[in-house]
Amino acid sequence: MKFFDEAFITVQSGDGGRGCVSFRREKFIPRGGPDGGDGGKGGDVIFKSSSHRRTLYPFRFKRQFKAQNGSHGQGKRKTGKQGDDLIIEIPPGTLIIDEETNEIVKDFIEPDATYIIAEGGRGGQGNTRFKTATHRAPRFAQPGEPGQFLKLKLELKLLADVGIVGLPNAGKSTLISAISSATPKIADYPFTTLTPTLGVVQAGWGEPFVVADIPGLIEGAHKGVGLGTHFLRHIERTRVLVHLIDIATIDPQNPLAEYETINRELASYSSQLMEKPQIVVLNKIDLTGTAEAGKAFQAALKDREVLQLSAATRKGVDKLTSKMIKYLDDFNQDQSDDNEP
Ligand SMILES: Nc1nc2c(ncn2[C@@H]2O[C@H](COP(=O)(O)OP(=O)(O)OP(=O)(O)O)[C@@H](O)[C@H]2O)c(=O)[nH]1
Ligand SMILES: [Mg+2]
Repeated sequence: MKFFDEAFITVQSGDGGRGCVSFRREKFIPRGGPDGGDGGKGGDVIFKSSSHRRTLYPFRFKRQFKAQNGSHGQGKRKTGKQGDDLIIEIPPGTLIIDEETNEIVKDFIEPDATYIIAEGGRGGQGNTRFKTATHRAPRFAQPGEPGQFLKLKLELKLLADVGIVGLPNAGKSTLISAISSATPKIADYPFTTLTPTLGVVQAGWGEPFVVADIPGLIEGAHKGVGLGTHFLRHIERTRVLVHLIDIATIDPQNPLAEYETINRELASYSSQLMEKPQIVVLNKIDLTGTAEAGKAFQAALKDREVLQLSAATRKGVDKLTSKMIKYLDDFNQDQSDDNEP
């Protein structure tokens, strides 16, 4: 199944009900005076982020959303019934974009947040309201205000703290299974992972955090080669990237080749992505004869710390988890420094 992270929909709030023109008619009371009630307000269209929702899949089938109209006012000063609001549930991480202006109207970060995207029209006033000392029998009332119509684009950008990037087969899915509750498919062929997976890491102490495993990148991905770079949007909001490399594929003569390929792809997608801190990790050190490649890699990248581990046997994995936590803590620290007066 395709992972739905984009949808185009229209929303329309309810029209306000018409105000009523009516006069009291009772026995023995001639010229009873106006008694037309107001129209009811139209329903609002409201977005609500809900952690039960994970993708925009439901919007594949339903694209038009309309809240109920308000009822018209009636005689005997009866106000029309208010139209029901329409609540549209979306996953946290969804951006609501006005399709016409391309402006971001709302970015849902937290679950259980609500936002009125289109307010229902006001109900029109009934003729009772227009009665004055000089105009005692008004024969008019207000129409209801029409609802709003909007064309929207919904874009889901998953909310994860750490994103794992690398070539296909580097062991990204194996790594996320080793450190989190996630259980993505793992196999020894490229492009096993076709959709992003989130895993929650609970490292025994402190706040749990979320790691995203995304499909593998290859050279030319930004031009659409392989699965392209579309899925990189899901790590745009992460704070740290884990750059995972299969140690067995490193050529000791040119140890940084793959590492640089991935970085080029990240940079062509967005400079912002390239600026994120990266934890560089060599995986599969359980395979024999890989030590030399590891040394060559570290020597070529001397200014950076390179972690080596085996996602399959979990050797060295705890060190990576601690490192992730350290980066996330530093990030939070920076953020709170920024907020100080
Ligand atoms: N020996 C060894 N094999 C590993 C290790 N980690 C992963 N593998 C194997 O490498 C292959 C690819 O692993 P995946 O986790 O599916 O790789 P991936 O990076 O998610 O691949 P894509 O989803 O295709 O991008 C599988 O056969 C894994 O069993 C490791 O630490 N040691
Ligand atoms: Mg995978």
